Amino acid sequence: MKYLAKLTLAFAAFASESLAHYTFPSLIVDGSPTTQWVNVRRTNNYNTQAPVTDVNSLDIRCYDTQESGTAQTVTVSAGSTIGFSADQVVYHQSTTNIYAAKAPSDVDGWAGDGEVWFKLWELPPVTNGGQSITFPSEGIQNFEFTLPSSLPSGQYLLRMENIAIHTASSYGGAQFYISCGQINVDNGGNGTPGPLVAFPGAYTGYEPGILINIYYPIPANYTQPGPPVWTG
Ligand SMILES: *[C@@H]1O[C@H](CO)[C@@H](O)[C@H](O)[C@H]1NC(C)=O
Ligand SMILES: [Cu+2]
Repeated sequence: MKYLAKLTLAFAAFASESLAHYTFPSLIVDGSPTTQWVNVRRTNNYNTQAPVTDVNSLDIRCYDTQESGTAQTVTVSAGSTIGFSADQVVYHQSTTNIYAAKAPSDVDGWAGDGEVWFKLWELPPVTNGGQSITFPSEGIQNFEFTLPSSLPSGQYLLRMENIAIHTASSYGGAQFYISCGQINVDNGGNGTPGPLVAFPGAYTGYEPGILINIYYPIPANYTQPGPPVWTG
């Protein structure tokens, strides 16, 4: 019985694969998703919705190497809510991180090179010692959080990263759904965001939260990939 259930799960994951890819083409500003690919840089997969699977490729950063690397920058206040909206409900068992990087001046066309990225928010799976694992990132479309009021004013890349881990039990099996928006933060504070990481560089692909079998045995705990969240 247990074996049958596992088989059924595996087939379900396989069958839904072609339908279940997605992109994150919109920011959520003042509670509403912005028009697709206006404030978010268009990604290579805007048509195919296919994920990045190589954590060492430049596309692990903003997935825009075949596109213009630009968007319209939208102004938001430190302390306000912001987020990303997907083009459909996120169907995969997954985990989510949102990172930011402050541009030296104008963010438009800035590539985000170097150790400049810090984590602003995360939405990891929930475990309870091995009895179950649930995925708050699955079955939703909007991923919203509050910008710290101590975030310094200035222009930033805001990077959405949803990591699907339904087929992540072998190396390279995790699917990264990524996009980067451009924001101009005003009314900011004097915090010092960190720790800072680079993309590529932040992940090896061998992290326990990236190379993971979520089915059997059910993980007793889950370690969210990346640095801790900077809370301001
Ligand atoms: C669970 O915790 C142990 C001990 O800290 C660690 O070695 C392991 O990688 C963790 N598992 C996951 C899936 O994060
Ligand atoms: Cu998919």
